[in-house]
Amino acid sequence: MTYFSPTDLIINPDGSSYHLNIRPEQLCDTIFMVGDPERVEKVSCHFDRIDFKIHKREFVSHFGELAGKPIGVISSGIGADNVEIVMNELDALANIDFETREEKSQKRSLHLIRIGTSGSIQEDIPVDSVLISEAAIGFDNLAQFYHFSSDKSLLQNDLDLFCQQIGYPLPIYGAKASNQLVHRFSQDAYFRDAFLGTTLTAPGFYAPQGRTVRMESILPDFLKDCSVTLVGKSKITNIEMETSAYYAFSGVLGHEMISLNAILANRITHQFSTNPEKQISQLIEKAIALFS
Ligand code: R1P
Ligand code: URA
Repeated sequence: MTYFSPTDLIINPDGSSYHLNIRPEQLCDTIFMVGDPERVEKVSCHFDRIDFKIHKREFVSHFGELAGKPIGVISSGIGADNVEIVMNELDALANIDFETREEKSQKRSLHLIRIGTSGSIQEDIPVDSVLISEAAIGFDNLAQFYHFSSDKSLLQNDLDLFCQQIGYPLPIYGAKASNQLVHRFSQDAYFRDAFLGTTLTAPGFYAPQGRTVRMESILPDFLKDCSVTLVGKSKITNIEMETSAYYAFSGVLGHEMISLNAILANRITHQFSTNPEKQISQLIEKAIALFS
């Protein structure tokens, strides 16, 4: 059995994981993942019961019960680097014995549902619509540190071509949503009308998403180039900051993950939602309804 040392897997004196502060017995199998810590209670207010509230840094977790089943919600803050911490610690809580520090022989697979926000880069995907990320392309640098194999069905050649076309000098990677969860959401009356797309995960909000405020980007045509580029058979639909990391890590670790996006901005028509909170609340309600 693989043993994980106290500096590889840091366990707090109360037996909880280093950053999330969650103890193994508190973990449940279905967890909503949000960015904004303030969004956590907007999700957990729909639970039938809340048993634990945990808060450390940007990681706020509520665990309880919905329709007779354990359910949770965790905030990750912004960015793929935080997702790396969240996924490592959630998987450790599920699949490592915190007493012996050894990997469990029987593996547990978590169902994780991101309820997030995003900007569309296609004119016909309007603000206030909902988009399910079927796949994601990561511009974050996490892939360089792990043995990911970029998803073959996103065609590595196309990804290389994509890099060449936009002049982006760094390696990128592709990863896919859980088929099982995409299928489940696509059967639902509300999510049947959602867009399905390929999401670009950027390592920042401004230049890495084609925004110029005062600092000039090295890729002035980034947004236009991304919006017309074919990856596999489809065009890139939207940009946000976590999905590729979630998909890559859940693939490697054997968890089921889906990323739901409330489209708040259309970067082509330059529109921004006039009521983002309403869009996010509606997405939360509809996602929760699938588990009620
Ligand atoms: C940027 O404003 C944040 O919004 C999006 C991006 O991925 C990034 O985290 O998602 P959340 O609304 O889930 O945080
Ligand atoms: N979140 C992002 O990361 N980008 C957007 O344009 C909107 C929300």
